[in-house]
Amino acid sequence: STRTPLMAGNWKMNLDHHQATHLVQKLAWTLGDAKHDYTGVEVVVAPSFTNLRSVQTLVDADRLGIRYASQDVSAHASGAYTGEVSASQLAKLGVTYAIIGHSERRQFHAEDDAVVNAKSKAALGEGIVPLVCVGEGLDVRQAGEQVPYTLAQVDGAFDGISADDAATIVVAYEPVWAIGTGEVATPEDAQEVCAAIRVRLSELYSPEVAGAVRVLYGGSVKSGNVAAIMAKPDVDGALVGGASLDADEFAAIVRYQQ
Ligand code: G2H
Repeated sequence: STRTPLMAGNWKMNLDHHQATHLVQKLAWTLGDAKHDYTGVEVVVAPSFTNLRSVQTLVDADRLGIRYASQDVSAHASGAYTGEVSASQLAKLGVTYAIIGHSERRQFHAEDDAVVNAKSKAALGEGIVPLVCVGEGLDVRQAGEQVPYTLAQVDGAFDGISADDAATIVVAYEPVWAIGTGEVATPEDAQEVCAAIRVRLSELYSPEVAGAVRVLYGGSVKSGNVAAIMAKPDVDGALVGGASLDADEFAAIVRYQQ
């Protein structure tokens, strides 16, 4: 396909700003030593809000080919929303992507599809690309309902979003039962749902939009299992949690083709 593979490290609530800049630096050195082609595989890291400014300063100063994401974004533009961070604030920090609707936000912060949709629109309005997370829990998987369940989340996330905007969005399929558990979905499991997501985008928009959207897999991705997952035609990258906190391991994931 013409879709550029995307490897995103979701650092979750780990690392202070010193550690975050150190990890970005080490990742850049490691990939540089390996002569990484940043046009061939896009590299993204998602630090905590408190660390974005430090990461921006480093990335700008050293012209690193690494992009960065926030782990969330407010649905609101500005005003009396204590503790929230707006898309315009993030845009000023050079944030390229905002992770939206991660299962941990859905689970611990009661985010539903309407919230995910509103946050996606807020991000798009400021030129930030939503990295929308979807995926079923264990009970749904055991009932064999993973495809309809996940597609309902896709419908909700894209509701009212134009085709032009939709074509830029990144979707991450993260089966909740495979997150941080060491329990990785099989490449066939990942392909089944990622392909179904692309078919649904074709129905909602057009084959062109469906062909442009990158669909990532997430859930216990490591250097040892990433190549088999990436070999599937509808998997365009990975959202990596635990394994992205180690520069050598994440660099190996980014260079899964070698
Ligand atoms: C899923 C994933 C990254 P991990 O949450 O978003 O985390 O790779 O640790 O399962």
